Amino acid sequence: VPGEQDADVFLYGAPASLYTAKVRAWLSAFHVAFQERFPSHLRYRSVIRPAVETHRIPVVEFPDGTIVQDSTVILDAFERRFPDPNASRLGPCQRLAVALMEALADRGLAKPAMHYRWSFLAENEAYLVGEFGRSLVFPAPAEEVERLGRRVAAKMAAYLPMLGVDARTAPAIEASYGRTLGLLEAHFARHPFALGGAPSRADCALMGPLFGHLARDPYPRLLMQQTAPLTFRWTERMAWGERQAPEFPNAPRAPLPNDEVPATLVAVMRHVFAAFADELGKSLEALAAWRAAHPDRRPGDWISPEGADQPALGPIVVDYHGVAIEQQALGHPLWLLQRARDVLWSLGSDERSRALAFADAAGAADLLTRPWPVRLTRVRNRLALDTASA
Ligand SMILES: N[C@@H](CCC(=O)N[C@@H](CS)C(=O)NCC(=O)O)C(=O)O
Repeated sequence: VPGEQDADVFLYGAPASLYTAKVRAWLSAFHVAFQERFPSHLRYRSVIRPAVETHRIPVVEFPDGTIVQDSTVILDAFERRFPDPNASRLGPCQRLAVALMEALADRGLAKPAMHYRWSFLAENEAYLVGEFGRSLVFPAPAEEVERLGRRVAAKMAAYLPMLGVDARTAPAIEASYGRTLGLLEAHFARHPFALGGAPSRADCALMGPLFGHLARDPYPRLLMQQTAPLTFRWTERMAWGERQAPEFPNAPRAPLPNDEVPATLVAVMRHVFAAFADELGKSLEALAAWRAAHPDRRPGDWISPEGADQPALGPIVVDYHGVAIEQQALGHPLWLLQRARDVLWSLGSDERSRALAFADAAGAADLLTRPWPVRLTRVRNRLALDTASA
């Protein structure tokens, strides 16, 4: 059983952070002992932050001193150190589903996650200012917590234009999220977790937006409890590390047999990819344009010469469920999409055809098969050109 060992894993993050929620969900669901610390911790400032060379959370420090940033790289490290027997039993379609879900959860639900956090200030603001403030300074006088909390809140709310979230696009974002919750509800009426009876990395990735923002912030939390109670229960199941879901007392603690991806999960993916695939496709075009404009950039070089860790690649217009949304093309989700492509292209031809048929049903086949402009990697926690891309 993963995590029976008493590991001294330190998670540097914050309760209101989307990507911390993904990493914490893994540790909770697989019962790995850990301690969470705020970025205000002395060790974060003196050791962790200088080691990772970025201010982003989450960061994990392992007992052997290894320090890792980026939720995806962290989950890779968890899987090596605390192997989950169920993960090694996943079939090719299920493994592709996990990789696609991780790409989808990284940004495909960012619009509702940010909209429901920042467009409902009457309900959310005091809570969020406190949450952000306490992660930076606590215990401290209330005015000091509020001053720092407001500073972070202003910075985070400023991401809305980059994502194309505004009064004009809000109705489409709300309608799409309502449909997402409806499809998730149909899924969790049949299965305790994304792939069946056991948690997987796909659940953890989804916990980022769905728990970190949408099941914790006051306004969307109530919305989820009132309109998608089974989805809300799934967030608790994950966060509490429930060993057996009371709703499914007889479900074997295993993914579905025979490499089956539940049809109800495929329906969720198909709905989210209906818009997100266009965003990723346009971002790929922006990456190709960037490459054409920077022929001198060498393998191993950062995409951003200034060293931005997750650089934007320029403005794009995305077809979001029929509404044109102006936003920035983002490179980091392309690195996650590339990981899903690597899963697909590592398969033998029979398995690959089956996996592609699944991807087609999930609305992602075109993204997995179209020409890829340039391989991406991460160098010193920044998006970079892969050495295999020369
Ligand atoms: N790709 C990173 C993203 C991490 C990230 O953006 N974390 C947010 C908090 S949820 C952050 O540190 N933001 C700081 C900022 O945007 O300045 C990961 O998966 O770990």
